[in-house]
Amino acid sequence: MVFLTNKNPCTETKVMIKSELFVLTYGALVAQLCKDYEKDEDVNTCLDRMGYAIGIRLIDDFLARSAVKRCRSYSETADMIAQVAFKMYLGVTPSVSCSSAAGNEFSLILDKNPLVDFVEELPAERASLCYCNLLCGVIRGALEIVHLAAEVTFLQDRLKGDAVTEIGITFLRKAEDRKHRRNK
Ligand code: MYR
Repeated sequence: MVFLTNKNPCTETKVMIKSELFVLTYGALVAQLCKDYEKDEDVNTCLDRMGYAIGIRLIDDFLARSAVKRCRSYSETADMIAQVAFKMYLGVTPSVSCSSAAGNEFSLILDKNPLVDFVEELPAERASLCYCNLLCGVIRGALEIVHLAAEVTFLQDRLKGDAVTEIGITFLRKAEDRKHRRNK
């Protein structure tokens, strides 16, 4: 997990170590869940639930540290997730595209996914595993706290041989139905 973009060579090394430790720890978590659960679907559900529990807490940290204003549209929210949140927590900036005429479905396309830095491919018997499903839960949980109900799933995954890694976000209510939690 990259917390800072820091050009100081001493502290930059610390950031890299933190990042590698996080990625390796995440791998160990997925490996343990694969031992605990036979079915990929159960591992996926568990990762999503864990991510949700992280997301509902992470949002306060995100709002405090980013000091971002309230988004006026789903499009702004999707951009904020990609450009501010992913950059802040994972050090990457996915590209965003809107994939529905209604303007409530978005794709985050990741050219680089630091969570899989040490993963070459999924074992054949784990073909349905969504290795990074934790991220879907994190996004869903964070959005829920700011009163944005959403479905978040992996639509494509390089680990499964797809050309890109794509996370789909579908906002479930009409934008104008959103309750006001924040004043900014
Ligand atoms: C608002 O309009 O109130 C701001 C909405 C901000 C939503 C930010 C969601 C953050 C999701 C964190 C994802 C982290 C992935 C590594």
